[in-house]
Amino acid sequence: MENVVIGIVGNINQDEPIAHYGNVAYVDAIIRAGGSPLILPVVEDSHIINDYLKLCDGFLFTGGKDINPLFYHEDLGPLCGKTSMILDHYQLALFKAVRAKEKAILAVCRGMQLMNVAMGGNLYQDISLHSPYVLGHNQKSDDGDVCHMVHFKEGNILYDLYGNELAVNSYHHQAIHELAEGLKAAGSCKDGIVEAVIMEDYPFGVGVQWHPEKMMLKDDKMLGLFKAFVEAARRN
Ligand SMILES: [Mn+2]
Repeated sequence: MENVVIGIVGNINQDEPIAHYGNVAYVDAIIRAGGSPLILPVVEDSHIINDYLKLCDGFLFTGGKDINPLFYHEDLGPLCGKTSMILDHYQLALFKAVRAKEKAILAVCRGMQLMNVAMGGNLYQDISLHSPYVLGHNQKSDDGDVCHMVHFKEGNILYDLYGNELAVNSYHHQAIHELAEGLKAAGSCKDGIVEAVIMEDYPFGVGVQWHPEKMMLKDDKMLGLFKAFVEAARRN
């Protein structure tokens, strides 16, 4: 069988040591799902983004910093965390290029929020702005632990994999506010926070707010999601 190359959309550490990086858990998840991982450095040149498109069959948009609110037409609020314009420009440009080619996309945490912003939606700069009754979404426990339920709607891949509901981990202080046109909420919490989205009329475009790659440390339940992603990339 042909190798399936999955681009792990890289992050940049702008403090010393300055470095491009992709977390080990994403690399392991792709390998265990049968793909060949390739960490993609943060670049500004659109020619290089075009090369990434030629090299990779699917793209994993990863977790990380907050997105600069200017990209969703808001000024910086007092509760927004650290952002990086270089990172935002790169990941937004790459997402739009990948979408235009209809390559398989799996987007995790910041990646899901980026998916929403790139397609025209916006975010709560802090989840407390959603309502005073919001659940805890920034767990203090170990990486493999889970902390809240997600309820899935029928008729999407997450329902097919996990049924009505699933316990997930949660490491986010921002969340989707208005959903972009072309994105459908596939799963949410009791408090109404969107935890999973599907790109409509798209071969494979899935976003999850939790970290499936970290859940795999203690339990294989998330392997099916990565396998479905790699198999969708193989069909590109
Ligand atoms: Mn959550």
